[in-house]
Amino acid sequence: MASVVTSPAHGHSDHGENVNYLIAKRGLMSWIYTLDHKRIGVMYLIAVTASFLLGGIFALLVRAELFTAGRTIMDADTYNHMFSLHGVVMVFLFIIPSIPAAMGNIILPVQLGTKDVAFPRLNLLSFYIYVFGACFGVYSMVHGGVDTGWTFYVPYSSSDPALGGVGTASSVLPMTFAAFIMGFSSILTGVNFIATVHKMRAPGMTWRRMPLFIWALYATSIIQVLATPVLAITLVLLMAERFLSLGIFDPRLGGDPVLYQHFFWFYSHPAVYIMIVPGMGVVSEIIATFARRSIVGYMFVAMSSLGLALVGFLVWGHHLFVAGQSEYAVMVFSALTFLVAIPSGVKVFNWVATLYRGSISFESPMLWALSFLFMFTIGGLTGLFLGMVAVDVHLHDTYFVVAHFHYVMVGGTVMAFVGGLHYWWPKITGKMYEERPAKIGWALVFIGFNQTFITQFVLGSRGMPRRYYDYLPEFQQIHQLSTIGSWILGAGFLVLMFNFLGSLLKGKRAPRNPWGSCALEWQTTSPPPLYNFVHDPVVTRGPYDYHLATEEELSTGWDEIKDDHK
Ligand code: HEM
Ligand SMILES: [Cu+2]
Repeated sequence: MASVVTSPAHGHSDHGENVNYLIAKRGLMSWIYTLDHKRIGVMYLIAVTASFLLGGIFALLVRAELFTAGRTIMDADTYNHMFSLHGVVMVFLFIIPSIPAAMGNIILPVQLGTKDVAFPRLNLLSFYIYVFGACFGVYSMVHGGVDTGWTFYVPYSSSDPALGGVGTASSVLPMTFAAFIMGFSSILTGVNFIATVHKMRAPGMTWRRMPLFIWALYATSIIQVLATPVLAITLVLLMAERFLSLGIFDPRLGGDPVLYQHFFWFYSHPAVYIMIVPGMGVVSEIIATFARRSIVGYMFVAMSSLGLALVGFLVWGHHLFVAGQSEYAVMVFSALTFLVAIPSGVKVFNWVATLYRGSISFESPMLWALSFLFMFTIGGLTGLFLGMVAVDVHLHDTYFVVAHFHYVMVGGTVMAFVGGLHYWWPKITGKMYEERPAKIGWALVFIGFNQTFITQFVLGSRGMPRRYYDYLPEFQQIHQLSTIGSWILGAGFLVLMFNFLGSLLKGKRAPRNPWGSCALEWQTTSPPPLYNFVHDPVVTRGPYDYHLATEEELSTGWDEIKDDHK
């Protein structure tokens, strides 16, 4: 892949650029004003991890309240705020930026064999726009937050009682403004990645030699740039209606509430691919490394990311099957929804085909990738249930829907996020983590997650509605199983978090290529130098061509740092 050229990286004489990026420059200011994509990625990583913890606390509170019918720990109004904040924080503050803006920022330029993204200043700006938006979110939370659900459906969210309206008095304006602002961070990250992929690939890295993680980020960036403006205008109209009583969505004022749902889901369905496609890219990287072979059907897998991006724009109407659409529209959206199964199936089948006859090793990154495979398949297949109109009429707005999207968002994206973190952690930090607690954490998360959400499929198919504070006594036992599952899940994430903290404090130094992978990011030091490579790489083969890789490229590099471990 990277037959190493002899000349030092052009334009750079050795002023500390070959020192790893974490220590190349010192002091808080060197982080606040950094233009280094890796440092910007690390700052995103800290922010999205904090958001995940906050969203997770809201989730545990929601689950705790559902432990018994009637009041358990909070009243109904607080419950509405809790699940709404859980959804808003998990979607806008955590999952949308999680893999693209955090991991993508750190890894994409290294995998492309280049020094940075196309627009470093824009990259830093996109981070501060995210922070700026998040501040409005926190402001809203401090002022009670919202009780509208994460979808901000109208007229409940757009009709302010303080202005003679009939909707919620909760802190909607700052929260919708937060989502509006953070959308621009997502758009700018997308623009940056598209320009970088087109213009900054290392010599020899043709499109057919690009890692699948980058294909996934490229497809995701297209969605971010095209779909996010629709959310922006939808939220502007909502804010204008709430503030000025304009009558766009509120039927009392001559508006149409279903129009809002069309606008909202025209963004939010493609947005689920912003959430899942990067995770699919991570899984391709991990499976190739731990099965020690090239991904079967490489180009099909690459194209299926673009396929998902395309089909994703055509199916938003499946969220409105029971919102009074015409039978014809419902039929068309249902048929289109089934198309989604094709690119998703291409990925799943090719991952399984790659594992078949692979020489598989089960280090913890691989456990997360295999968990993704299992749980994303459940999430995907139950999506087909909901795409079938006759079934959706029964299951819409029940816990079956909640379980479905958690199998995709947590069983899929979060597993890929945590898997990617375990996979690239040695590269990002220069430290190894303990494998035993990593595996214990994985087992707790795997068991806890399935117990929390498989039970919710049962609840939903028996008619338990979502967003309900109270429920019939017949549902209590299953809810209790689900809540206990969420405690196991929470404990698992804590074990993982402390294992990573332990690694930062006293972990063994990581070698260049601990997994013996032949992908490009493992051909530079751990952590990488400021401009990623001491010598500019030239690409001569595909990212997973183990049969073409040299021994040096496959070597782990432990011998290079053995003195450090004496
Ligand atoms: C990690 C553990 C998690 C647990 C235990 C959990 C639990 C729950 C529960 C019980 C609900 C339903 C509340 C109700 O309808 O009354 C819910 C809703 C939701 N969850 Fe999670 N969740 C978790 C993680 C996530 C993640 C990672 C995401 C990221 C996308 C997410 C997104 C959502 C959304 C969007 C809703 C809908 C909120 C609404 O109805 O407005 N959850 N979650
Ligand atoms: Cu959808």
